[in-house]
Amino acid sequence: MFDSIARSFSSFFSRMGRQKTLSQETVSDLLRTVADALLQADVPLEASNAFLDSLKKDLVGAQIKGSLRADEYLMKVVNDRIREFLGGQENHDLFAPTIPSTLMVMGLQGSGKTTTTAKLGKLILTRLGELKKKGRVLAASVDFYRPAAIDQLEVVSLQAGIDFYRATATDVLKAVEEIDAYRKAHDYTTLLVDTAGRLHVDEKMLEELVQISNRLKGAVKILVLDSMTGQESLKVATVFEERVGFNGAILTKMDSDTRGGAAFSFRYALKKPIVFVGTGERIADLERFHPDRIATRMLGMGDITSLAERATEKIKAQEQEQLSKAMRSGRFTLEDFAHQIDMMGRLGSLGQVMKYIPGMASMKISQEKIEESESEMKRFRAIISSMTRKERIQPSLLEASRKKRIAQGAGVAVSDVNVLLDRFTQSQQLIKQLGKMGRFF
Ligand SMILES: Nc1nc2c(ncn2[C@@H]2O[C@H](COP(=O)(O)OP(=O)(O)OP(=O)(O)O)[C@@H](O)[C@H]2O)c(=O)[nH]1
Ligand SMILES: [Mg+2]
Repeated sequence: MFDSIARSFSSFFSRMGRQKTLSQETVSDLLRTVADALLQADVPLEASNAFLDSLKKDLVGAQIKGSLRADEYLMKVVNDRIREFLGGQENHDLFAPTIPSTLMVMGLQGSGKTTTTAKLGKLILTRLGELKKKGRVLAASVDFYRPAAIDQLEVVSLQAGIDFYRATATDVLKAVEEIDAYRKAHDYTTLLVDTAGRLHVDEKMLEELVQISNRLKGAVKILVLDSMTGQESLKVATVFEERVGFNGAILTKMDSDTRGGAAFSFRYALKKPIVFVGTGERIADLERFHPDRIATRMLGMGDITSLAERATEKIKAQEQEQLSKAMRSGRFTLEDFAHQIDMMGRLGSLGQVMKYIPGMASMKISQEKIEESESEMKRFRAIISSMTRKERIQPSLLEASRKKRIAQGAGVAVSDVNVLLDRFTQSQQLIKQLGKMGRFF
C-alpha cells in the first residue's frame, strides 16, 4: 500500500517531465496526487482540504525563478508546506530553557504512557549529563486500575536508570500527595508521574486527571498519542485539551507502518507542539520530532533525504568530485567505471538504491533482474581489477590476447570481458548525454 504512494508520486514527476513553467493541468494533477497521499496517511478530509487549499494558493500562477525546474519547485513547495504545517520552525525542546520539575504523563490505554515515562526519564538524565548539571529523577505511578501497571513502571525505570517510588496509599489523590512528599523529602529535581489509561476517554478519567493536575501544581502535562490510531487520536487530543489541557504531545509507535497522518491531524486541530516521537520499544527509542522527515514520509517520496544522508556518509566528497570531473570532461575511463561500481556497492544493494531514486520507484524491476545485475557488477569488478592501469585508461588497447589474459586472471570467459566493454561504452554515451542535460552533475 505504501509503495503505491511512492509510485504515484514517482509517476507524477516522470509524467510532468522537465517543464519550465507550471500548467494548470500539472497543478491539478499534483493536488490529486497529494490528496491521495494524505488520504492514505489517514488524514481527515477536513484537514486534507484545508491543506490543499493553502497549496493551491501557492501554486496557481507561480513563477519559477532561476535554474530551478518545475518538478523540483513542486517537490519543494509541497515538502515545505507540510513541514510548516507540522510546526517546522518552532522550537519544541521540552527541556529548554529548563528541565521541568514535574511531568505528568497522560493518554489512552496502551498508548505507551508507561514506556514513554521511562524513556523521558532517561533523556532527562542524558540532558543533565550534557549540561554537567547535578539532578535526580524519580518516577511514580498512580495507575491503580490495571494490576501490573505499577510493577511495569518499576521495571522500565530500572532499565532507564532512574529511581522509582511505590506509594502505599491506593486512593489516587492520597497517592499523589504521598509521592510529592517523598520527592521533596529526597530532593529529586524531576518527578515523572505515570497515570492510568482507559480504552476511551470518559468523564471519570478526565475528572481524575484534572484533580491530579491540580495537586501537582505547575506540572508539565504530556499527552501520549498512539500514531497508529490515526483519526481517533485527533478526537482524544481535542477532548484532553478541552478538559485537562496539556503542554505538548508525544506520538508513539512511529516505527510502525504509520505514514505520519496522526502528526498532521494533531497539528491541524490543535497547533500544539509535538515534543518527541517514540520509535521503538526500547528505552532509548525516543527522538526529537523532525517535521521534514514526517513530510517526506507522508508523501512516500522514497525517503530521498535519507539516501542523501547515507550517500554523504559513505562517499567521500572528494571521490565524487573526481568522478564528476571525469564525466564532465568526457574522459570517463574504465577506472572511473570501476569506481562508480564501488560507490554503488557502498550505498547498499542495487535494489535498495533504486528505491530511493525519484522516477525509479515507478519502474517495476523484478528481484531476479536486480540480483542478476548485482552479480554482473561483481564480475565487472573482478575483470577491471585484473587489467593494468594503462588498459583501464585506454580500453582501445584491449585486443584478443590481452582480453584472454584478463579473463583468465578474473576467472571468467572472454565473452564476459566483451560484455563489460559494451556496458562501459553504453555508460560513456549515457554520461555524455547526461552531461549535456546538466542534470546530475
Ligand atoms: N514499537 C513501539 N512500541 C511501543 C512504543 N511505545 C510503547 N510501545 C509498546 O506499546 C505497548 C504499550 O505500552 P505501555 O507503555 O504499557 O502503554 P500504557 O499507555 O502505559 O498502557 P496502559 O498502562 O495499559 O494504559 C508496549 O508493548 C510497549 O512496548 C513505540 O514507540 N514503538
Ligand atoms: Mg501504563
